[in-house]
Amino acid sequence: VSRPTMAMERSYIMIKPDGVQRGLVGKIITRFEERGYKLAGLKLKQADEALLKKHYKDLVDKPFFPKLLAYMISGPVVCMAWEGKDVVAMGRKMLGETNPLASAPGTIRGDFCLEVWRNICHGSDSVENADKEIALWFGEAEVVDHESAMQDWIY
Ligand code: RTP
Repeated sequence: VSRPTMAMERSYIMIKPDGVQRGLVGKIITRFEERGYKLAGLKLKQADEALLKKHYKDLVDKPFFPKLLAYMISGPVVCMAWEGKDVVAMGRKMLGETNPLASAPGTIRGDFCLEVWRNICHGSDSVENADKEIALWFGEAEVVDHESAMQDWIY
């Protein structure tokens, strides 16, 4: 999946199984829409071990990885590509810290969860990783190019 121009930054934001099971999908999408970001890709997917080992390639040797894997395959996730100014850094801010206890109220994790590993959502930590993650979770035809869409009717 390639970005049409370098100006259009994208982040891979994923609602984890607990976020889906607790019915937080709409609220999380609303936060990104209201902040001013454009949805460039969206789907519900049951992840498998092979895909998660690629996504979490830096964590496979950690002692908590089996628990992380079991959690991430415990139900479907919502895969999203969000697009706009500084969306990678802003997405991380909107999500909060890995540990909900360190997450400020007003962030997604700071408002909706209590446990460090069952923390509702994932957000890319760099523009480079965002591009890799979007390519891993989406097919080329599943991510849209908003720049070529007619939007001159919005005033
Ligand atoms: P993510 O990649 O999901 O956005 O999370 P992150 O950058 O905030 O945290 P990372 O260190 O990449 O860890 C990935 C996910 O693994 C689970 N985790 N469990 N000590 C633990 O039990 C532990 N540490 C991390 C969390 O679900 C974390 O989001």
